[in-house]
Amino acid sequence: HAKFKGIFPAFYACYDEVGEVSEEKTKQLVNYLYGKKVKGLYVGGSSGECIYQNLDERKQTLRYVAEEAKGKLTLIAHVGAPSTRDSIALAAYAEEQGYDALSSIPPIYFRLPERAIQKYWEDIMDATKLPFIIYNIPQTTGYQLSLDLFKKMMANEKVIGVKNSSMPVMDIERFKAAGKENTIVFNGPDEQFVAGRLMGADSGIGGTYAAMPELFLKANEFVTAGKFEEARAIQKEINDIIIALTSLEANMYAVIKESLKQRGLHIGSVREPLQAVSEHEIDKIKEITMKIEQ
Ligand code: NAY
Repeated sequence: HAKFKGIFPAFYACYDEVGEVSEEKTKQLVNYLYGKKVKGLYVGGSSGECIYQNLDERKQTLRYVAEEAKGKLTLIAHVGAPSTRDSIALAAYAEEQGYDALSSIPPIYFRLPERAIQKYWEDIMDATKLPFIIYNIPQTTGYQLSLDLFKKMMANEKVIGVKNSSMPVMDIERFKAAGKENTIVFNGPDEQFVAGRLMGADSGIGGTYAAMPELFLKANEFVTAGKFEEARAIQKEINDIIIALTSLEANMYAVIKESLKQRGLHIGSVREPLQAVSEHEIDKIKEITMKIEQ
């Protein structure tokens, strides 16, 4: 699974001036990240505002990214949606567009039993030939992936790994231990990237990687080289920036997009109910941008 090892920015929703999904801006963000030498992209997840986009808009983003990045970057399509039907439609579309793998959160809104969660993931997997990466993010879905369901899922040969966003770093070690020989575990919480790697994560997918790809690439290199003090120093820099990014009234993704804009990459703002940046926050974000550029 070498193509799944490395740094995978969670791709942002890219909008035009009136808030519609933009082909041009989507492709600009792809090229920006390709230029930074990331391994691949996680498209249409939390950071992609999937929950606030309709099926057509999600398909557009999947297509624009694939057109620009196919064969250059490893592409993972997040296809979790409120209904199995929509998830299957997205999965089939991602396969058509040449994605390397699918991924999905568990079902949302209703608190469904584990057998229903398993069925949902299996229905998505049955729809294509692509490998599948489970997405565990209890903070937003309310469901913590149990080791029991994880093991049941692992019995399916299409399941190649898990993106784990739960906060206990121990979960990464447990999933790694309960997985198959080549199971890929992706670290989810950016604030614990180095710790996650040390506990066994092979790779990382994160919502703040695109804001500071160099730092995550560097931290990853240091961990691989066994230079843990150096890795820890980078993690401190990352965390100082994440704390600044999340200290404003505006939503973190809005702040990151404003910071990218200040560096010349305009990909619009966020969709409501996520809160956009207000005028009085611009100067604060300039300070954060300076910190990132240092
Ligand atoms: C995705 O699907 O977009 C992600 O990978 C986002 C994962 C993020 N977790 C949450 C709860 O949103 O990367 C993290 C998060 O943005 C980061 O740790 C900063 O808090």
